[in-house]
Amino acid sequence: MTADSGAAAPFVQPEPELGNTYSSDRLLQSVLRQRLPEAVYREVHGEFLALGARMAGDVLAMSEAADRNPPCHVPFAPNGERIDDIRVSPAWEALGGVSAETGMIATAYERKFDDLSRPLQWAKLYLFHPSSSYYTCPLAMTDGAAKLIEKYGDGDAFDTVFAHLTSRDPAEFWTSGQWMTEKRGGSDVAESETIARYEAGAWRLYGEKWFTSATTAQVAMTLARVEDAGGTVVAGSRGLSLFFVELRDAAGRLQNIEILRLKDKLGTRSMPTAELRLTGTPAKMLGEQGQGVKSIATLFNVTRIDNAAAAVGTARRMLDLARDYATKRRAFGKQLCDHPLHVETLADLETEFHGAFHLGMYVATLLGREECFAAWQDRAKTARYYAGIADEADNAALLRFFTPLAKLYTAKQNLRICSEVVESFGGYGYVEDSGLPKHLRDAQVLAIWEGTTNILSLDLLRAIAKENAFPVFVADTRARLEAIAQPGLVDARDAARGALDRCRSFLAAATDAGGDTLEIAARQFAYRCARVAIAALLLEHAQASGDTPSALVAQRWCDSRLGGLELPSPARAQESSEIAFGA
Ligand code: MFK
Repeated sequence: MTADSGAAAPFVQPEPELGNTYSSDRLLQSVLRQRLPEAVYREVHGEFLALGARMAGDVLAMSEAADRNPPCHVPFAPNGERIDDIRVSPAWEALGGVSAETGMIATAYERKFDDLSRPLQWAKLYLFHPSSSYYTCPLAMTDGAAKLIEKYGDGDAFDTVFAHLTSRDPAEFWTSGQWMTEKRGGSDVAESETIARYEAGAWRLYGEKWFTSATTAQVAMTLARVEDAGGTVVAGSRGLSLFFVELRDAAGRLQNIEILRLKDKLGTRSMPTAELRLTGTPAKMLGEQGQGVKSIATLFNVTRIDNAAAAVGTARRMLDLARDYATKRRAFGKQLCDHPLHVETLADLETEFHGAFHLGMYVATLLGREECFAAWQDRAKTARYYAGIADEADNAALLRFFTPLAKLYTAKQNLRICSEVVESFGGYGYVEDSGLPKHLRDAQVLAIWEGTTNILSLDLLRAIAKENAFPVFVADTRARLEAIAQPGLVDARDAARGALDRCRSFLAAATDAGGDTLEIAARQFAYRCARVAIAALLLEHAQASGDTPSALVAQRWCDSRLGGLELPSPARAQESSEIAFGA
C-alpha cells in the first residue's frame, strides 16, 4: 500500500462550453456562401466571425449579468413625488449599445446589400438572441416601428425618430415599445378601450395597457379609439387608430404615463415589461384614422419575422451546448456521443433546427425583396441576384403567407427542442445555474406574444381568403421542387410533391365542407404547409450546396415529416366540445 491510497480526486463533470457561435454554425455559413455574391460574402463573413466570438464572450457575460440583476420599479422618490423609475442593470443598457454598434436594426434600413440586407439582419438577430437576455424583444419592436415610420411617417419629427431607431451610435440609438395588449384584448385587439381625444390641437391618450414591451424605450406605437367632440367612439377594430408616443418630455419626465407595476413573468425576467396607465399622454396619429389594426400589422408582421430569428437562434444555442456535452459526458461506459439512441435524438432535433432555420431565412428574404422592389430601377442587377424571382405582387402574397407560418412553426418547434435538450442533460439540465432552464422558460413567450399559434393559424386562413396567397405558395413551392434533379434527392422531392398536392386537396375539401371545418383544421393545415415548404427549401439547399449532411437532413425530413392531413368529420366540433368540456 502507498501513503496516498484512498485519496482519489472527486469526480467533476466537465461543463458544456460555447465556442465562436458563427464558426461552429455550419448551416449559417453554408447558406451565406450559397446565397451571397462572393464580395458580399467576404465582407459579411469577417463581420459575423467577430460577432460570433462576442456572442460566446463579452456579450454573453453582459447577458448573464443582466439576468442576475433584473429590473425594478421605483414608483416614488424619497420625498413622495411620483417618479415611476424603472431601474435596469448597466449590463442591460450595455446590450443596447451592442445592438446599435453591430447594426441589429441599422443593417435592415441602410440596405447596403439591397434585398439581402434583411436576411443578413435576420442572421444577426439569430446570432445575438441567445446571448441577449431578450434584448431582441425591444429590438423587434424597434424594427417594426422603424418600418411603420418608413411607411407612414412624414415630416421632420419622424425623420429624427427614424434616425434614432436605426442609428449605429449607442449614444443616439433609441428603442421603441409596442403597446397593443389591453385587459380585454390580447389577441382580440378590436376590444381595446384606450381613448384618443383631440384636445387643444393635439391627440391625448387615456386608458390602460396591460403588457407593454420594454418600458424603458424612448418611443412607442400603440392603438386607441378616437372619441369625437360628442364623446362618441366607433366600436370594434374599425374604430381603432395607430398612435406614436414619446414617453418622456425634454426633462426626462414621463408624459402623463403611470407605471402600475412590472409584470412577474414565467421568463424573460431581465426585460422590464410593465402595465401602464395613460392619463392624457400626448400622441401623434400615424396612418389613416380607423385603420389602426391594418396599420399596426406592418409592425407586427416584422416582429413576427424577428420572433422566428429568436426561436431559431435559441434552438441553435441549445443544440450547440448539447453537442459539446455529448463529447464530455460518459454514461454506461462510453461518451454520450457514442450512444446510438442519444445520437438519434440529437440528429432529429438538428433536422428540426435545419427546417426552422430555412423557413426563417426564407421569410426574411421575402421581406428584403418587398423592401427593394420600389427602389430597383436596374433590373439587370436584380436578375443577377435571383433568377426567376417572383414578381412584386406574388412576392407580397408569399410574404403575407409565410410570415404567420414562420412565426408559429419556429416558436413551437423551438419549445420542443429546448425541452428535449434540457432532458438530454439529465439533472444538470434542470438546475438553474447550468443556464439551461432559463432558455426553456423564456422560449414559452415566443409562442405567445405577437400572436399565439392558433391566432396565427387563423391569420394564415385570412391571408388565403383575402390575398389569395395559397396558389402563389403552391406555385412557388412547386417551382422549387421542379428544380431538384440530383439522383439522391429525387425520391424526397417526389414525397414533397405528394405532400403539396395533399395540402391543395385538403384546402379545397375543407373549404367545400363549410361550417367550422376549416377553422378546426387551421393548425394542422398550417403545420403541413410549413413542413412541405421546408421540404422544398431543404432540398434546394442540399442540391445547391452539395453538402452531405444537408442532403441527409432533406431526405430524413421528407421521410418523416410529410405524412397525415385528415379532414375533420362533420361531427368533430361537437365531439371536441364533449371531450374538452363534458357533455
Ligand atoms: C414582454 C414580455 C411579455 C411576456 C408575455 C407576453 C404577453 C403578451 C404580449 C403581447 O400581447 S404582444 C401582442 C400580441 N397580440 C397580437 O399580436 C395580436 C394578435 N391578434 C391578431 O393578430 C389578430 O389576428 C388581429 C388583431 C389582427 C385581428 O383583429 P381583427 O380586428 O379581427 O382584424 P380584421 O378585421 O380581420 O383585420 C383588420 C384589417 O387588418 C384587415 O384589413 P382590411 O381593413 O383591408 O380588411 C386585415 O386584413 C388586416 N390584417 C389583419 N392581420 C393582418 C392584416 N394585414 C396584414 N397582415 C396581418 N397579419
